[in-house]
Amino acid sequence: KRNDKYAQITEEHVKFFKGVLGAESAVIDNITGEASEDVEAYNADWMRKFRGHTKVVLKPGSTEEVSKILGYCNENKLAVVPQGGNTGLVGGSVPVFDEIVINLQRMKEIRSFDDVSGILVADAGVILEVADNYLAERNHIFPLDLGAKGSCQIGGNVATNAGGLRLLRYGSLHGNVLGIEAVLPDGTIVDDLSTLRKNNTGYDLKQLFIGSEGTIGIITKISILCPRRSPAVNVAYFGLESFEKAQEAFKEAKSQLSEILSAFEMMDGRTQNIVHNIKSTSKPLEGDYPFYCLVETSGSNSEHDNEKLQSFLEYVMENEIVADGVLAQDQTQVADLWTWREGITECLGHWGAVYKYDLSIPISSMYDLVNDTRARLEEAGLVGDDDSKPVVDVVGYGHMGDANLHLNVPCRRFDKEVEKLIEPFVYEWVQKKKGSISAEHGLGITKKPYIGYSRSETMVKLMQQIKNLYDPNGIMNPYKYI
Ligand code: FAD
Ligand code: 2HG
Ligand code: ZN
Repeated sequence: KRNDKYAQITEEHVKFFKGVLGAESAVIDNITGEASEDVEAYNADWMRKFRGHTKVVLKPGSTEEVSKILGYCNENKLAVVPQGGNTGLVGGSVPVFDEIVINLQRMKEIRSFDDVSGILVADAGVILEVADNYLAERNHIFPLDLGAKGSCQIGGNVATNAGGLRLLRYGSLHGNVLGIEAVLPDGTIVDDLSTLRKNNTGYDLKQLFIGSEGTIGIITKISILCPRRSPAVNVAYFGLESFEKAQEAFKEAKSQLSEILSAFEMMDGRTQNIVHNIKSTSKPLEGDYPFYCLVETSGSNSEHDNEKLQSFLEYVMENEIVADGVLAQDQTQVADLWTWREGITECLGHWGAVYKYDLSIPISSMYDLVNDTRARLEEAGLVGDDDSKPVVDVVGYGHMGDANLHLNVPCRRFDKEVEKLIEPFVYEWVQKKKGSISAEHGLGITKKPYIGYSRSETMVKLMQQIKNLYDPNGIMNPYKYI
């Protein structure tokens, strides 16, 4: 239910916003009848699972503009939703009711790059892929990579503390983000855009913004430490007979590839069949295996790396750890092999409805949850090929190197019976293993009710206190997070 403490937006408010955001098309509204664009695109999330009812989208062009509009919203009790590339997977980036969308897409300048330290300073609205391409020209790499790179923004990545495909090698944004500029709900500009690696002078407040999902302020700029780009990148793709074998392969990869290992991803056979069927591309390997792994190495000496990778491949084949494998021969093949991992999320959306669980689980029991969930749904007769069954399949894949499982249940429609069987079953299962019910996608609206499965009452209370301190009127991304 909409909270009545928030004001209803009026023509007068819109007039104020138009005055502040001078640029044409910086205010889209369906109140004044002068909209240059449809607001609906900003109301729907990437999965088309959530739809808000905003009448106003604001696109500020500078930190000062963000400050003015946010301060005004706070004074007038107008609720807002910060929005980046709108690729989030927990319904956090779209309104629930009529909250005003503040979209960062116009704030997209790269401010500076120091090729000695590798520190990049850029606006929050820079698209991740644009930042990475800019860095590539300067022999550096963004320390985060994910399937949505063509649309997501670096501010959105920081706001969700996105993990992605390179975390195994470069660590989380909590370590790589060196500084943040943000605007608080009352319009205060917090300038903590430090480019220092070390700064132990008091609480490290920028950490609160990393993973805050738009609940305490709007991130307007970031400074981030970027590694040198490795001249030699290799990718291998394996088929394996069991999840135990996948664990063995991971152990061997860490030990034999050590410092050049840059990604280790796991995909079950079901996801690969789905990608194959939806994209109609021929599979990298001939046989059918229950599990696949994608291993990437990044190093500075291609001869040395190749040698290491070759002997690793020989070892895992000879010792029957992997059943079959293929090594990319050039950068086109590297990119092609990656599509078998990065393309999964998009393909799973093919039937229109997906239940998604993004979980941290001790690695040894990571895949058991997929089997247990599948068994429950099969027993109830809900899984099958014909249209009368709501569930298409139950699949698992993820960032094996981070013990992060993506359990997905692609469906023909959202279905109460299916939902009742998997929730809270999945959350209870994860709690028993002392895992996390949201490893990297955040809470948003979908995981908000389940925070208690991963955090104690004391922790939640402390979080609530922080929220109230930063956002006493509660205008920032309401109805979500905690
Ligand atoms: P949005 O979706 O627009 O917003 C996400 C949240 O952050 C919202 O709560 C929003 O209010 C808030 N927000 C956005 N910008 C700001 C800002 N400037 N200041 C304050 N708050 C803000 N995630 C992973 O962790 N790892 C993956 O591997 C991964 N792969 C993905 C693959 C695909 C195909 C897709 C669609 C998503 C994937 N994601 C992944 C989800 C991930 O959270 C997002 O892709 C990305 O980090 C969100 O960035 P965005 O700019 O789209 O933010
Ligand atoms: C990934 O790793 C993303 O591909 C998305 O985090 C996972 O869709 C998902 O469940
Ligand atoms: Zn992921």
